[in-house]
Amino acid sequence: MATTTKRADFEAVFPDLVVELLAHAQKYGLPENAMEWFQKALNVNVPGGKLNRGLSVPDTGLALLKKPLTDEQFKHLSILGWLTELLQAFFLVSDDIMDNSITRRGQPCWYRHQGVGLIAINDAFMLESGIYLTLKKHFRSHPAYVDFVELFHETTWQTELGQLCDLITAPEDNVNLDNFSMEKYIFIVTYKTAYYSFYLPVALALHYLQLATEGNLRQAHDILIPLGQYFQIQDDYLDAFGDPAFIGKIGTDIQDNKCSWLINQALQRCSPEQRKVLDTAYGRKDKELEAKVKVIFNELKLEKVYKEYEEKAVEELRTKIAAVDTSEGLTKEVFESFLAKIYKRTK
Ligand code: GPP
Ligand code: MG
Ligand code: MG
Ligand code: MG
Repeated sequence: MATTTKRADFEAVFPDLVVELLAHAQKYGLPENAMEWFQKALNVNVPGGKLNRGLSVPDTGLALLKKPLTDEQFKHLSILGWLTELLQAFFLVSDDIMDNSITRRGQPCWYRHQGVGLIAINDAFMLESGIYLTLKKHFRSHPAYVDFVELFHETTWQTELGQLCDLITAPEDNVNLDNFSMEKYIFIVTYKTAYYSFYLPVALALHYLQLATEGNLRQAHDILIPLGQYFQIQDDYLDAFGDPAFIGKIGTDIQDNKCSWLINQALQRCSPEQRKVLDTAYGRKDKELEAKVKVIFNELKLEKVYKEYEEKAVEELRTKIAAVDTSEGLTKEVFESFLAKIYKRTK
């Protein structure tokens, strides 16, 4: 039996969702040029990523049921998967404006496309609306409809809390490295990344299959949140040490004054001289100063520190997964497949 969803099968579900959303806009008499704009915003921003979040909804369904999905289950779980990708598109279009990013998935960020600019803000809102329109169309009579709606709302709220702290801990005009701490860091990454990227897909699959209980949602949460923290630590590591050609985006964390995992590690390890350099070079919109920060990251052997962190974190996660209580419908495979997808990732 197939234990993971074929990417092509999952991708084949998306075009119909675009057709439905466009048909919905047409009901309001949206002019043709605006229809074309919306269609492009959907096609540029929703598919084309790694699809980890989207694929993990049908994958979780498979891991929970331990048998092939019916055609209907596959279609529904894939639609819910695409809704997590719509949510991600809404976040990324917005995040790239806020982070002043250059590229995403190997292309210019959407707001940097010719003629788009700040219209991207409205596009982001429309991507978000697409979630609720699609939910209503396909799941209005599903017993978990209200759970789906509440879950998307709560997850969005949580992500916004994380993004707020990410942004205000990184003021453009006032670099003060004393403001950073691992405690703040963990709050930021838990909320801005872990809930929507890890908890949401599993909770959706549990609700869809009518298997969700307070107990199994709590257990899933207690494994998926640390998994999501590890994922964002990887993202921060790759921001400075990854290959932009491979990760499809150019790192901006140093110039953006971000409270990232790397700067927190550097602050714990630097000498007073290195600290002086960090104080004057971190968070400045200047390539040469950014390079000076990277020199210190290298002097402090942060690549090695990261690799050691990764081994320890993964060992802890494996221990948690091994202890999963399977009496309420959860299976270890749900979590093992997530971990396998991200362990030692380079993009
Ligand atoms: C990832 O942070 C977090 C998000 C994309 C959530 C954004 C939330 C909003 C409410 C808009 P990041 O900036 O490190 O991601 P990347 O490195 O991909 O730009
Ligand atoms: Mg950001
Ligand atoms: Mg960003
Ligand atoms: Mg990042």
